Amino acid sequence: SGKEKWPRGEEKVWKEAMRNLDNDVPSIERSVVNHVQTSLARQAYNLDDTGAYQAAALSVRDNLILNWNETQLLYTKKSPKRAYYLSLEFLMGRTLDNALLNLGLKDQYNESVKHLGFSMEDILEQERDAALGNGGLGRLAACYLDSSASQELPVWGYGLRYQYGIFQQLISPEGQQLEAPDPWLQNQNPWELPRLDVTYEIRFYGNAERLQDGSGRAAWHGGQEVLAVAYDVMIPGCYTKNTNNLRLWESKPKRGFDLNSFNAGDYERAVESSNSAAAITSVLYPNDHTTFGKELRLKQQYFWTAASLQDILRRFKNTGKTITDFPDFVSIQLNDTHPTLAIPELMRILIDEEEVQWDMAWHIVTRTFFYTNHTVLPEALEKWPVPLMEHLLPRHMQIIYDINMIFLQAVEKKYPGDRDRLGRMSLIEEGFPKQVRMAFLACIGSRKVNGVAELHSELVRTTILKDFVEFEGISKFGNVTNGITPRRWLDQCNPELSALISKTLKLEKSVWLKDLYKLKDLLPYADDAEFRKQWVAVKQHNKERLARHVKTTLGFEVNTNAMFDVQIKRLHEYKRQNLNIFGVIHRYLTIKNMAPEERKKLNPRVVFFAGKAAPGYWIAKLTIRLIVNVARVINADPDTKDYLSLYFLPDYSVSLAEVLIPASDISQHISTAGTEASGTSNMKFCLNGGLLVGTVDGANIEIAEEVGETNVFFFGHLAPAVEELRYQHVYHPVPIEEKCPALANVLNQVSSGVFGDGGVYEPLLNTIRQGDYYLLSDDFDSYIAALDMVDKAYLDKTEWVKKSIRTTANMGKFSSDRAINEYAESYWNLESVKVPN
Ligand code: B1H
Repeated sequence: SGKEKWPRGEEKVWKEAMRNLDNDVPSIERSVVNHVQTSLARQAYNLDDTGAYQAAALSVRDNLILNWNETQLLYTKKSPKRAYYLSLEFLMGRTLDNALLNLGLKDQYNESVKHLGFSMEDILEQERDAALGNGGLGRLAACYLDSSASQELPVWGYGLRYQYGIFQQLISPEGQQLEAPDPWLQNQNPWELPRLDVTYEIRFYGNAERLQDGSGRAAWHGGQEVLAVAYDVMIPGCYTKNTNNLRLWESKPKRGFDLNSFNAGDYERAVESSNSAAAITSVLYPNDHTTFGKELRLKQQYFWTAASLQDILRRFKNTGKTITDFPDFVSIQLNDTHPTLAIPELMRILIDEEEVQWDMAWHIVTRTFFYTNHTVLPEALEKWPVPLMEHLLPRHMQIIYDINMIFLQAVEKKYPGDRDRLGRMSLIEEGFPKQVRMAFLACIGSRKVNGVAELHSELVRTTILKDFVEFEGISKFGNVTNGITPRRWLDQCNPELSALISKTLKLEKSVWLKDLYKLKDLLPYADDAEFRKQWVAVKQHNKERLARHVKTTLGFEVNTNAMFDVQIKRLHEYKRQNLNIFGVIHRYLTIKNMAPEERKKLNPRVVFFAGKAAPGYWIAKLTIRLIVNVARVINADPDTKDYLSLYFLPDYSVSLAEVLIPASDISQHISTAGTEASGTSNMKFCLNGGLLVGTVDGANIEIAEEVGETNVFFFGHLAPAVEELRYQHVYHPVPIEEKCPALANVLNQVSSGVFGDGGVYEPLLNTIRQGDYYLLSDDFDSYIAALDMVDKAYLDKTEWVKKSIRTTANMGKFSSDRAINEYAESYWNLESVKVPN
């Protein structure tokens, strides 16, 4: 009960026994060795790098736990408004280095582990990535957690504790992508705190019966019940004690096994249902931008939103406030439509359990939720079959029908007789089967809706949610341009550049890392020859670091005098890795046709690709295969290999990105205009002084606005032209030989077997010859022209370095601190709560 005396014993005794950690080098050494001896039960003579990593991690974790405790106690005492970020993906990467930097303890730990006979660099390499995400959407969630803690905002993340993260990618000798499981929890995970006592019951299936008492309530019973168990991941802020929480749910059976079957001797049957409970959080779905309508995925979504809402409500009720004040103390951000079930679930709890009337319940719900849309691609818009929903979540389906009926009545009232409009706006799409349109449900159930870059937010307003903008008014539909954390994506991944910036600005990094607009003060140094020399030296250092990585993982010797040209992201037709590889082939053929004397005038170029394809995405996998086989041919061709080489680096991850990004001279972000909602790696490259080659799409546009159009290489058709071009492709097709002879030649070379059996690639080549939905034939010539401009610009080294410096200097806007503050101020109405130092 809340009446218990605290502390149990004398406060004085507690105070004396409670200690702060000393973080001088000798104390750190004692702490690390203490963990070796006790937590790990090992000793100096048998301690390898893995053991040293574990001990160092446990020692750092002690600091995080104390800060976490203090932060959470303060939040509880003050009961401020809180915000919750619901995301099915958190792509965290490694934690140790990030924690050391945010705590400001990197130097002390460096020295300590060195003194104990280890190298920090080797220790850091022992950590496995926490890869609970597919790509940009999951990494954005991770950046926002870092920024929330750094900005001292009371924000918690909620997600799932998958046993297996995104699959490991292997590449067969033929260039085929193979998938292997990612058992990231095989070793102890020092960064999570199991809360085996924080559990909630979650129901599936069963029956929902409306009560006949006129209350509008219903009873949902029967079916399957499983347990959600909390695991807390500590999220340290940068140079602050504030340490936030990421709560991940694990599923487990409510009862160990079924006693009836067990007693009847049917042991397999007895554990069947417990296995199916554990299956819910077993694996992350690896397809980004496509939905498969699988029951297990819907189970994941409900399990996670239901557990999170129960937890949020319990915390709210502990403050003693009344339920009608809920939206004044709780904001919930929906990371895409994946957590949309939270809307009918909160309705269900309010109506069936809290006995709130429908109108009041809807009023509470629609002031609590905020919905971020991350894509307008039709195949990525979630729709769930009504029969599946009725079977798994019978009460929620009733509620969705009720929401829909009331909503459509209001639409009908505003637009009498407009049946087309009713059909377009219904939450239920007609068909066999009928489907629930989750984006529409998220939209009408939320206080605000936003896209993730200016162009994308405009496309949301004018395409997929056009009718809703007309009906609800434009002020509900906003934009928050994405951001990235400069802690991981500059200080951590590029320590040399970070040091050069601090030295030049004569500022502690603790200042400019939390106020990234300070980078503007680098602008005058673009004209300082000595500074430029140091800038180039940093880039060179990072290229050599990448070359060492390629040497140890693939065995190749990379030419570090070449221009490094990088495209790293999920494989998808809309991202147009195909355009890039066809451009490489074009370049190869061009060099091959040159006289040896001519060739000597060329800039050598090294092209890097990395990225995973969804396991069932055949065309994307074929693209990988083509890249690998083109690499095999051109890297071995004595005529060209000094001028052009190509590498596909397997198993792209956050940690690999940290090595690739600081080494790039140019990076490619070349989606068909209007398809890439924002992109965030574009920001990471530019922050590290790489120049951008890209289409006029997503956040590329805002990057160009900030750094100046003269510092980016834009090409291709603009978003408004795309629809018309696609129409032309279908109704007035022009043979590719006529329309774009250069591309036609490339395709023919592939067909004819220059890069191995041409027949293999026919399905891929045909996507361009027939239909060409992503407009490669429309953009190819201007793409090649842009790359020629890059070559010209690179010849003037001084001018190039100036561009690089000015790019970094103008990236202040893209800090995720700016983005999270926009959410906090304009959406959540959230204030910071600082833990005193
Ligand atoms: C983005 C997704 C996505 N947009 C469905 N949509 C998924 C959709 O598992 N699923 O079903 C998973 C992911 N991911 C990306 O979000 C955009 O393509 C990027 O342009 C954007 O930068 C990123 C963050 O906003």
